[in-house]
Amino acid sequence: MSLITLSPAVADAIENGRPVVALESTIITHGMPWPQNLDIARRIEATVRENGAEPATIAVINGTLHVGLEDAQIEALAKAERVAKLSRADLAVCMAEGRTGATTVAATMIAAAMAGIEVFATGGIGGVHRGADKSFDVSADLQELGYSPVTVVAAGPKAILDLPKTLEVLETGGVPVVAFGQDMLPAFWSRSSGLRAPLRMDDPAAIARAHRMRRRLGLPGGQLVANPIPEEAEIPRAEMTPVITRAMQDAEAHGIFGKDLTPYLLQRIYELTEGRSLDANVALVLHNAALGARIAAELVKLPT
Ligand code: PSU
Ligand code: MN
Repeated sequence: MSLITLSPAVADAIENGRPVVALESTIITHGMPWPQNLDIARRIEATVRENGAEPATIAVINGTLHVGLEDAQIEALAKAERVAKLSRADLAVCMAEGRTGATTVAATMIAAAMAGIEVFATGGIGGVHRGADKSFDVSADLQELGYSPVTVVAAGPKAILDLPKTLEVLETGGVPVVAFGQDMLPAFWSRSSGLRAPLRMDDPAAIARAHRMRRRLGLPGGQLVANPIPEEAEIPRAEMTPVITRAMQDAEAHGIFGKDLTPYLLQRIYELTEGRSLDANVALVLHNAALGARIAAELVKLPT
């Protein structure tokens, strides 16, 4: 029996060579608060469709790895409390035990690659946490980008991370980090991190060709496409810096670390900005969903 269960819509799209964009579920369960998370999850799927691709939201439900969820399954996940957060290390145990879990960027890439889906859109990826020289907290998302052949569209690493170290780890893992349409690396809420991106591309078709070229070269791993947040949704860096500092101090004071750290920081930043961080998050994730769909549409035109 197949290890993955495709929704009828995703199975049909794959079978007929139509573009598909993978979507993660941790953003729904751990990245955004109820009830906005449900509305946003639906809008992300709608945006992928409007841009000509089929969305495939990925999660483990009662031990089954689903690629493509029905609306009722998305709703159940959005409402559920204490859903497991699954990275590469957790996926097999969750499935073997018949449990339910939301997939992070790393686990979503693994499932997407198994299903033959080459593009995945999300908001932010995990990275090297600030203070990693002491905590050793480096997200498994970074090494996954070096293993699984999926192009991930995100808005750049969030400023809760150590951006220069994140770039270094990606380079070591052989991951192309491509800023879309500008020279500077975007930093989630801001269009620029103040750091130059290692690579720049301006055209979804070129990104699709580079993705295929990696495969032809026999290089494992994917690409990270960093898509700057739309200008009107940007939150100035000066405004976010004190908020991030405060959220990190609070995490430390509460002894939060490991898997809980990223969800804690996201929630705390949401509270401290009185919801503004979420509005920006929605704008950028929809923007990424649209770009992911455009890249997927170019990929299906290329010879395999
Ligand atoms: N960054 C965000 N939003 C998110 C995440 C990261 O801006 O929702 C989630 C993603 O699912 C990512 C995960 O894969 O957090 C990384 O967690 P960790 O740092 O524990 O590896
Ligand atoms: Mn971590």
